[in-house]
Amino acid sequence: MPPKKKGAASEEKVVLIGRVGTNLKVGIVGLPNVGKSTFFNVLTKSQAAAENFPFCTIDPNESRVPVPDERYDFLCKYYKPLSKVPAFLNVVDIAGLVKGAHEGQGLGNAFLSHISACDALFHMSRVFEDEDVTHIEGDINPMRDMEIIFDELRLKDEEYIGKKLEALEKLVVRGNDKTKKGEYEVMKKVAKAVMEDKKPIRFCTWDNKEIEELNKHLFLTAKPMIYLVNLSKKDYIRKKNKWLLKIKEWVDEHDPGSVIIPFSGAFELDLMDMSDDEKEKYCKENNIQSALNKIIVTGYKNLQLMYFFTSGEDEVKAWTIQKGTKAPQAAGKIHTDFEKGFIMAEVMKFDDFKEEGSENAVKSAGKYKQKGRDYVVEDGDIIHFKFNAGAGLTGKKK
Ligand SMILES: Nc1nc2c(ncn2[C@@H]2O[C@H](COP(=O)(O)OP(=O)(O)OP(=O)(O)O)[C@@H](O)[C@H]2O)c(=O)[nH]1
Ligand SMILES: [Mg+2]
Repeated sequence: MPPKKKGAASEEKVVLIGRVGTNLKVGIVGLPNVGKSTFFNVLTKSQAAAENFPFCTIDPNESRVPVPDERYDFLCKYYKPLSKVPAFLNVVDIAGLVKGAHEGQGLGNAFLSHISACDALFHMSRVFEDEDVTHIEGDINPMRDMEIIFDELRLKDEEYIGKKLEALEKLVVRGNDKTKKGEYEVMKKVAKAVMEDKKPIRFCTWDNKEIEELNKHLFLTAKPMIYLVNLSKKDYIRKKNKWLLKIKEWVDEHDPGSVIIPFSGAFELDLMDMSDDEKEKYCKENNIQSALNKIIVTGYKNLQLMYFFTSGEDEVKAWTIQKGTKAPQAAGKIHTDFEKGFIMAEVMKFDDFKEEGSENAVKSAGKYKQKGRDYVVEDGDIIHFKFNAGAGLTGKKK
């Protein structure tokens, strides 16, 4: 490995705003009665029920939801392993936010602290009409609703940064504490964004050093969002609703590049109660699919996560890693000894495996590759790690 050079140009690695890790959470936020809990329950039940995974419910408001993947399904079918472990996305159901939540309206502050423990957000708005389901603002207007949520999150950051800045000012300006100067500068920039420019932190440009500073705090407006639009069953099936275009325009203006996923809680609820055959027939008849898979996969990717596979007759398993992880650290996910004694990663691309039909065929075709310490693991790689076990024994483990 070439020695690390100092200076900005050599520092290619992009540091992400947010926690670094693989046990990350997506929280569902939105006004009350937009369908968050309904969605959460459907998500938890339908995905977990399929394979009967244990330990999926972490607490009543948090679940581990398996991430659907055709490659994983293929490997399970191929090996028929004793144990199957997919990748999981942690999803948290958060109670509805109302206007004034940052000041403690509703159960405001408690909910906002739940949001701060999440790494990304599903921002749900409601465009289904239903007289039996009260809309807290009186009528359907998703742009107004999204603005309320944006404001509440920003105002909470405003409150936090106000206090933080005051404390830092005491130390840096009056106390002349030089060690806090860097932090103070970054917090001043945060304050300008959320207080003056009224814009979410994630839209400002930050360098890596600043991001490291930001990551010591859990700003709500730093969290990436995926927009979920809850439609009536009818509108979802006919793929039409008068708000969709306006929502798209709003998101393009306020959160450019973010994904919008239309779905229908009512439709997903219907599907949940059907057998697989019934489901298939119903979807075919209506020329429509469930949106759940897309929502989970998008949520997972939004956290900058991906996985590699280990596979064999004993077990097929997807191992979650952060994008950009190198082979030894990926090996370390399996066991710290794998990282410490790392020798090499033997890598098959899933597509090669599928095309050639077996591990041996992949080898004969010359597509079974040995990779060293600098190899950056790619999504869907099937890997065998070779490592040096403690006493100099060379172990090979999948
Ligand atoms: N018509 C219709 N009703 C729905 C849909 N999704 C949820 N509801 C109903 O709306 C009501 C509120 O749904 P919840 O899922 O509890 O809403 P929530 O967003 O979790 O609300 P809070 O927890 O209060 O913030 C319930 O009576 C649901 O049955 C939907 O897609 N269509
Ligand atoms: Mg709820």
